[in-house]
Amino acid sequence: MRPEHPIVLITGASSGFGEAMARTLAAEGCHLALGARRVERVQALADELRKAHGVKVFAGAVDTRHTASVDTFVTEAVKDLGALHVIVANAGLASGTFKMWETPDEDLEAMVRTNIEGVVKTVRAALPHVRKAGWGHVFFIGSVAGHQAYEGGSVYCATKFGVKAMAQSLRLEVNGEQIRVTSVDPGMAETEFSNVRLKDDDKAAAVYQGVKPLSAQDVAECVRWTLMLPDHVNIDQMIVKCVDQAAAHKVHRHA
Ligand code: NDP
Ligand code: 8X3
Repeated sequence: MRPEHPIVLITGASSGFGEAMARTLAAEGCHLALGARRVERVQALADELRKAHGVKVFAGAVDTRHTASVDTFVTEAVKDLGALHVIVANAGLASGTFKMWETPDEDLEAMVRTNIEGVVKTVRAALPHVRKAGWGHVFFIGSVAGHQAYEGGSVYCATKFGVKAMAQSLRLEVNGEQIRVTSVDPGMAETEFSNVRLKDDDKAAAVYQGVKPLSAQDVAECVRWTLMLPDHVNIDQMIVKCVDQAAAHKVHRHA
């Protein structure tokens, strides 16, 4: 049965989608477990949301590439909050725009370890608590890059095709339990994503020039809406793009 105040764990809550989801779900009365490597950011956000909404917020350091870090984060969150109902496996990144044969190991490993291994480690650690609660929802944050590959994106796209596969597998694996599984798959959204990917703030700004991209809040609203639907309704997959982006490659830029 749906709890009055679902307890939601969000990885990558120090920025972008994760931060926006935390704000949006706190306003709905959800209690939160917020994690990222930049722990000072999630702690500041937690303080703000506790004061603004009177919800319980656990904030912890987590590096989703490392099993011990994820396990400790989840254990401490459950100890603090008492349970877990919703997992948002959001932490992720693109690193570089290299052609496949140029991709440095550093970027390859960052994307595979965060976007694939980190998601498995997060769900693996947190799902037993959701199953124990008997009501829950797992959100994967995929991408349009998981539906359509593009040049310079071979590894990133492969990881997001992988996220789509994980969502499909998990939905089959928990069938028969009251656990919904959704992949929210956005197109271009202005967050720190391009700054991280391109390692150059001017180049990152140019990505969105002449376009009105999605905001982090737009994506947070997709998660909020999906979560608030009646318990028997599962949105399997939600592809959401700004109106200027017709496909991964097809972006209209206004003069
Ligand atoms: P941001 O760069 O703004 O946020 C990424 C978040 O992930 C940060 O909070 C970062 O925190 C966290 N993170 C990265 N690596 C790790 C790690 N090893 N352990 C823990 N946390 C980590 O980007 P977005 O909000 O845009 O990205 C969120 C998700 O959305 C990603 O999975 C991305 O692939 C996906 N996405 C983004 C799109 C976009 O256009 N923006 C479109 C489609 C999907 P910290 O550095 O503090 O650890
Ligand atoms: C991020 C969207 O198109 O930059 O996942 O790969 S895109």
